[in-house]
Amino acid sequence: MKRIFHYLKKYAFLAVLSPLLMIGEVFADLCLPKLMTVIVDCGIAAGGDVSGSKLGSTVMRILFGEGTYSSMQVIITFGILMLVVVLIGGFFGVMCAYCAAKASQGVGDDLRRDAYAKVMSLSIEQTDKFTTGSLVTRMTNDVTMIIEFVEMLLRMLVRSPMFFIGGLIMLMTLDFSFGIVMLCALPVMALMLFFVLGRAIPIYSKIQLKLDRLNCVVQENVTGARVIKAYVKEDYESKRFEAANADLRDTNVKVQRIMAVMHPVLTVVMNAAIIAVIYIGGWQIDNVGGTGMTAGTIMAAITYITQVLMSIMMVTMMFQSISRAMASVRRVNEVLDTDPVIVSGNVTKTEGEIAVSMSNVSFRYPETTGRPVLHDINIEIKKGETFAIIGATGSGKTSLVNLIPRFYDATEGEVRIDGEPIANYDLHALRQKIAFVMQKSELFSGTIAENLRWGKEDATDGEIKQAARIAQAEDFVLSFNEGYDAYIAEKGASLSGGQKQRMSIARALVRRPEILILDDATSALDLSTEGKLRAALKTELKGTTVIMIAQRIASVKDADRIAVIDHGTIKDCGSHEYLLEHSETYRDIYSSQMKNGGVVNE
Ligand code: DGT
Ligand code: MG
Repeated sequence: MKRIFHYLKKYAFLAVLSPLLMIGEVFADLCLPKLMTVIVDCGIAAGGDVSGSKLGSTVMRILFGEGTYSSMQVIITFGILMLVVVLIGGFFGVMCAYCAAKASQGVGDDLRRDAYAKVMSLSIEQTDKFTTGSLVTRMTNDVTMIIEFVEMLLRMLVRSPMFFIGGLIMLMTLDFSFGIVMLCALPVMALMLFFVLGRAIPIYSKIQLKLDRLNCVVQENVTGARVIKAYVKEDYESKRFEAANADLRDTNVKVQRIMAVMHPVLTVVMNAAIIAVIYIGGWQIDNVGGTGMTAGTIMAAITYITQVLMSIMMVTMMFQSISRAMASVRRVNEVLDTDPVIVSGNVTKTEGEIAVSMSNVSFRYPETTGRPVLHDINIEIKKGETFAIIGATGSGKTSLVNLIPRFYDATEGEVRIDGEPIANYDLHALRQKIAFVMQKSELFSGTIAENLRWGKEDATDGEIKQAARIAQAEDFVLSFNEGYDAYIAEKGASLSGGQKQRMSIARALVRRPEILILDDATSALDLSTEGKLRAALKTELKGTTVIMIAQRIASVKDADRIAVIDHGTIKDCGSHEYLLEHSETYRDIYSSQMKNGGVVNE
């Protein structure tokens, strides 16, 4: 909660102004029954005789001078007065709501922005740990809860106690015995609140968890819609969704069931109190002369009782909102308080002959046990060299290259770029040096040109076209009517697998990186397109260090050096010819691919 107040500080003016305005509104509301009393007692019952009411006689004397007034005169005067008070109260109310909304939305906006920035700075392992669904809920639903809470706080913090105390005082000024009625009603209300809130609050924190779960399922199903359809798993996934949905519904129902007790109890207590007031008032009018008890007083008393009890209801709502917000604050705090495990250094510019080196590197995914995914990795990749990595699926190729842009940090050993340990690099500068074409192409909704400019924001049209040409993407881009302005659907769904891969390669090339990492980036291309791409890369990217992962020997055999990776370690390393002679593993791969149609010779 401390954090919320810290955020609220920025909106201190609005946060103070809002409760002050609320005082005006409450004050107006508290005045109304008093004015009403004059209308009923002097205007209607006494036919315009205001002598029985101090308020009535004072106001009439000021407005019309001494004398007698007609019944209508009193009714209209006080009617207009009531209207004026309502308007003033309404004005204060609107202004208060406006200030409260502005302050709370501001807090929400800042919170969301900070949480978002934090999520972006976290490493992959940390976001994985939170899960995407949970992060989305935290940034949307939880922040909304906090916004509602702040708004409630600014409006109700003053309103409820003022109504409660003001109402009680006004009630006492009408007649002391009415106060006693309230004193009997209050313990009943307090008991109920204790019972209801005590049971409901713990459930509120559970609701958020259930919502997380639902979000996770929805997210997975929406992104995996194609697979679900392909495997005809709609029923299975529907059931999974249904389970999460039902769980959320049941928890909500449970809490609402408890809260449902509140309203009837409040109504019963309120009506009992009203009956008591009418009874006591009526009895006084009949039996005790000279107490000043009138029908108008009784009416005013009823209004005040309603206001006092309603204020208790508001307190309950406030507690409800606080308990929900507490759970949300804790969840948002968890995000804000997470320190990124990958900490940026400050080296920004380096030059060196050895582009990438790894010495005695071993790596294990965080929070996993057993054999490390990579071990005893020693490589030195020279500047401008084309270094290929080949190996069986699951052997650790992707994991190895993930260490270069620091998606993960090596568990042991050291990774250097230009001779500088990567931990010393400014993260932004480090990643700026590298262009990474992932094994799974990720494109974003937008035009082709926009997607390619991801590589370099200020790339000229010429640069974009050239990159597309090298990546062999130009042909298919130009086949669209809009060319580079053709729109790509979310995640690149409107492109074929091979088109996506070429787009990803072009996006990387636009950056003109010092180090280009291609993780199985040509797997979906036919052999002739891949050949053309390799040739273009060779001529156009002189001086760029290329690290390419591939499954096919044909893709790597032209590389300067090829590393054969097996079970997380580099078995052999050398040129195609060298490996054919000296590496059994490489020969095995070679002969197996030869058998499958001689693709090696392509
Ligand atoms: P591929 O792409 O199928 O040819 O295989 P590689 O060689 O790229 O394999 P890689 O590096 O993705 O996976 C090596 C091992 O590491 C494999 O047993 C799965 C495991 N692994 C991969 N990614 C993660 C991850 O994000 N978290 C955990 N805990 N394990 C992972
Ligand atoms: Mg891989």
